[in-house]
Amino acid sequence: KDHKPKLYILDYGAGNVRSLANSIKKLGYEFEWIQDESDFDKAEKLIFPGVGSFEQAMNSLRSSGRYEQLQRYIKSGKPYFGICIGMQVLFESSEESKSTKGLGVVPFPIKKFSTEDLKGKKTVPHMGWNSTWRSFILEKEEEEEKLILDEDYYFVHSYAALLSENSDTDTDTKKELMQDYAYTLSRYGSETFISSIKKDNIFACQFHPEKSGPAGLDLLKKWLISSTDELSKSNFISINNGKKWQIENPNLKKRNNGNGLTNRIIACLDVRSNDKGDLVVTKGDQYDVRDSNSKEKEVRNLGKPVELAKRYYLEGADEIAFLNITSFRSSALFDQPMLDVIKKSAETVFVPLTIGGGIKDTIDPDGTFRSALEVAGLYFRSGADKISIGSEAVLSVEELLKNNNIPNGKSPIETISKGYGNQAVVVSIDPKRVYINTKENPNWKEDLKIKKHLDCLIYGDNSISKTSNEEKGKIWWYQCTISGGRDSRDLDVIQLSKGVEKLGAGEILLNSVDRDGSKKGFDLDLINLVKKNVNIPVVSSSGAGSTEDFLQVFTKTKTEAALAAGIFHRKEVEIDQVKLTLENNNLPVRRCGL
Ligand code: 1PR
Repeated sequence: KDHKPKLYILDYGAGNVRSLANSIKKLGYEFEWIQDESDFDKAEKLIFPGVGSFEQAMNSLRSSGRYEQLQRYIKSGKPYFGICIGMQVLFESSEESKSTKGLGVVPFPIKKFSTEDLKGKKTVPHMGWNSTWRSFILEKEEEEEKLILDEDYYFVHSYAALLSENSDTDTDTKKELMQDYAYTLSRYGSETFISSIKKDNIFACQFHPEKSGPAGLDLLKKWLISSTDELSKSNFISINNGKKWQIENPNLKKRNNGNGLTNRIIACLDVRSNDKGDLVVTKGDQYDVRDSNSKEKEVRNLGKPVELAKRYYLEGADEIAFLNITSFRSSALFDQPMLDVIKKSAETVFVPLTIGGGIKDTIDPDGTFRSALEVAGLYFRSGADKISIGSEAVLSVEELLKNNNIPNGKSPIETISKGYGNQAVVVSIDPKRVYINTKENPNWKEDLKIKKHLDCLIYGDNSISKTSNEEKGKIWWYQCTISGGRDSRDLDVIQLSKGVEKLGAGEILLNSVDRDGSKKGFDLDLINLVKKNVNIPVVSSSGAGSTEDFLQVFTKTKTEAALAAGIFHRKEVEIDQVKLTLENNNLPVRRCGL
């Protein structure tokens, strides 16, 4: 009676599977990793948390012989749970790699989200929290226990099982076929896609339950406690058959503006060792983390990284970012204290974790070379969902421009996004304003040093930021820096943003050296400038001082997310207050119910 079905996880070595393992442990279940063919026979339930790219997943299944084994397992009728790419591999093909065939269990293609939408430009990847709804209207008597609730789940993908809106006979026929599989739908902009499928023994979702906070854990738990019999029931076909698609979100009210995604709120922890050698969360003022009021000019200590991360998870942060701010001091890869921080945090935090600082090619003290890809891989296996590259990204774009804008395939952004998908690669930008002294330099427009950056100019008279009064009459551009703002480069923020997008970055974390720790509000002019020039999500950072500042950044710019550090650490503003303010102004946010 107490028999718990033997659970296995199929991992092919790409990306963060630790979070899934942690969530299963947290729910009180045990599992084994699939090691060889016989494990497929022993498995009574199987989870495939696919990460990375479709091509890489299929190739690795093929080359390891897992392709046939997995196909046999699915045909055997034992329960299968696919996550993200683990859902997509079930489909017949993906636009991501036209020459690669999927398992073909679901007779439908995976397509890329469009970057143009009814309302104009659309950001791809679709990254963040979005809602789902049941794909068919059920009769009252058919009401079933819902596996997926009317809550927000965390998505991160550029390709999806899109239901085409226009009448394309081939797709329409397939759409009919999809009736047997579609369990929930979701919408990104004007595109509707299948966000989960359920048929016979198969259940799979496009979003990441292990990263979706309490709602995701609830879904995993329901699947884990269901008996194999229940999960293998084929009566689902009769439920869907002949029903009409429920193409509109019945809870549309919640998403009355925007593209479906909630406005993400991110807590950021700048981490370094203090003078006593303890690893602490610190906070700079324009990147200076030493407290000038203290006698010894100590490194500000605002708490312990793992504890603070847990606190922010419980308070409803949609993501947590750790930045190792002294990473330019090299240390042996396996000696990185941040690895331990991320491992421990991933045990209690079930929303996406980003780790930045020191993601670059390194040489250990014993002379061993470690590529950036290897460094990133270690972080992913420790529980990070995304890595963030700072200084090295600037150097890579300098190289790209020298090479006539032709990528050489070698930069960390390229190698890591190729290996783990571009959604896993964030670039953290540390721009600084350079004011132009128009009085001393009346012919400044002809000045060669400035001429290169004319695209990047802001006239203070047009500034939309809260401090626009102080900025009247001033003119400036945004220069990029490396090594935590210490070293300025002759690259502007537009060149850098466009360059990193070209190299394959999936998101930009946009800081501001001028606004950092100032509580003067986000630099809205800077954010708009970058947003206008890229098609990937932008996280706005630096300067948050009040809930009003978050309202401003989400209404006056098209940013996808806002990040803050100081005000959260000092409990001057709570995440919940921020979300309440946004909600009261009709901006969708995720409510986590913790
Ligand atoms: O260059 O790849 O090794 O990465 C180093 C990373 O560390 C970069 O992402 C860089 O931004 C960050 N960093 C380096 N030095 C500092 C510093 O503060 N001395 N921190 C630093 C960057 C900015 C944000 C901060 C926001 C919000 N700090 O992390 O959290 O500005 O703060 P606020 O809400 O209090 O205004 P690499």
